[in-house]
Amino acid sequence: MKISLCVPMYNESSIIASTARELYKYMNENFGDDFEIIFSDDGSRDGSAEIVKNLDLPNVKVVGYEKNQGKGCAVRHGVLASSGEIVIFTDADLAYGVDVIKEAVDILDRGEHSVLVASRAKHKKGYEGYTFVRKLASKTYIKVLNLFGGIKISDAQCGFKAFVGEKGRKIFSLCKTNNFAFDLEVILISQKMKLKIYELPAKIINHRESKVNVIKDAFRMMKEIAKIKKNIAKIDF
Ligand SMILES: Nc1nc2c(ncn2[C@@H]2O[C@H](COP(=O)(O)OP(=O)(O)OP(=O)(O)O)[C@@H](O)[C@H]2O)c(=O)[nH]1
Ligand SMILES: [Mg+2]
Repeated sequence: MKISLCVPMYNESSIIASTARELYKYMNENFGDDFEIIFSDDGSRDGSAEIVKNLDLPNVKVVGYEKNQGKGCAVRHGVLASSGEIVIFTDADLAYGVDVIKEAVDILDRGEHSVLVASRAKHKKGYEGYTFVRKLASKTYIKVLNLFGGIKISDAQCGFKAFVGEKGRKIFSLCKTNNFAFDLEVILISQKMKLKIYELPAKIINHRESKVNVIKDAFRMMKEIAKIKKNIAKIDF
């Protein structure tokens, strides 16, 4: 069974070589030769793509484009370029560590679920290391999404998600959101397709400084969700 791992990257030159080596080692140890790692370059200006290419690691490739479009666009490109029976995406800083990869594969391999989302809300220590304000904002935001956004899972925004390959590629072929709201679109489309979603408790292992501006981003997100809902209403499932 081939596993595809997609990593969106935007100006990650400081960490991307060590991420690529760590992921290659992990995938090779756990899945032998039956995997691909796709780095999806979101128009980086710092040579991130060249760094990965120059490592010349087996089963590792780089896709992407010249102009920065946003994480959603990068993930979509990566997933649509994948061919594995299972497709996963995770952040370039490996915020959730690598062990979640095998956990996710084993769960999807049981065949009961088509989508797996990591959830900080389901983990006892999921918000460890977050400032009080960031934690409160995260939890409030999740409640708002549940109540007004129609999102039925506990942590839509988590950066680690896995799919049965066919389903993942189908979902992303319907996605239009280029920015950080794409996670919501993925969940809403999965729900509309009536796919069974597994929530895997996860915690942030690698912390780096957050660029999230809680108030500004929450407002922007509510506007995005209205747009997403309009788009999804037009899709014939
Ligand atoms: N910031 C940013 N990241 C991008 C973009 N396109 C792709 N990415 C990648 O998306 C992933 C997540 O980026 P982060 O900046 O850590 O964003 P986050 O995890 O949602 O938020 P915080 O870590 O809480 O700030 C990384 O792999 C980035 O390289 C982009 O346009 N902006
Ligand atoms: Mg991050």
